[in-house]
Amino acid sequence: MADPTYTPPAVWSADTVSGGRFASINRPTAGAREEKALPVGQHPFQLYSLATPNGVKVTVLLEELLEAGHKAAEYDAWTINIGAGEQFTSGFVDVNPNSKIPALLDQSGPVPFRVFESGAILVHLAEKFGMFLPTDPASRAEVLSWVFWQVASGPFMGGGFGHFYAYAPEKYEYPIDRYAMETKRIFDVADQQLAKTRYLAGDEYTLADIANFPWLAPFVAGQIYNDAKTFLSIDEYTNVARWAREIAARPAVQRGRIVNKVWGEENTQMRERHAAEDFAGKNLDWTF
Ligand SMILES: N[C@@H](CCC(=O)N[C@@H](CS)C(=O)NCC(=O)O)C(=O)O
Repeated sequence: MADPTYTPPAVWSADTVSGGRFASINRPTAGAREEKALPVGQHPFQLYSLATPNGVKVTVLLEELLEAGHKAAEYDAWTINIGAGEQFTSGFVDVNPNSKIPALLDQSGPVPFRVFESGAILVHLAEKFGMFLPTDPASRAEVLSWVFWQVASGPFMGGGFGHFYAYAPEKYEYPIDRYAMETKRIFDVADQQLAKTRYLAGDEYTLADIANFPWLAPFVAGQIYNDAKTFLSIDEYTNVARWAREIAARPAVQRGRIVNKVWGEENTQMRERHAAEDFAGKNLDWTF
């Protein structure tokens, strides 16, 4: 049980950390905890991920590239069970020393190489296929600004608000207030932008939308962190809702959203993805 009157000692120690949902996997150290290789398929891209908002950014982009006819964007997607600590196996740490999904192995050329951090993966793939990241400096800067903004904002919404509001074993007003404030401010930033432009970076659908949609849309849909939609009055953000609904209707988004999803209705789950045929019989509809 955490102590609400806690006074930090001079030197923090992991030994006294109280329980909670992630207590069994959290440690203050990096590196592999278990020797285990990752599975590797035949396609140019090997994705090690999970259908959390950070994971969905990448599967949506890969499905968009395939939808646009880029056959060279074919990929194998493998589920990493972060609740069971699979991000700490030696194989995963080799592709991401930070032990967080998503991680990508690019084996499209003679020498395979890794890419980790969702923002880096999005930029790598967009540059490789020349899509969703404009080349003229002003438009490119605008898109990258919204991508980096998302990667910087995500931890306030997830590790901050989501953690203290939904996952923490005891609820404390101070951190919930702090991160509710920040999450609403983030929504307002997006809402004010989307009052002016159809997509986040202007008139075109770009990486800016692909990075932000998986984080913002679940709040609009009321499908993240218990009843966060009501708690944060997400209905106020009408421009975000209009944008999220337009993007949710895209076939590639509907496919990408279920890749590496291992919860919910059985026909919306996909532990591994190796081919377009894997989506046959799945319920892809996501209306909210
Ligand atoms: N900045 C990273 C964040 C990735 C991240 O936080 N991934 C979470 C799931 S959404 C994870 O793998 N957590 C496992 C852990 O913290 O042990 C990115 O954008 O790729």
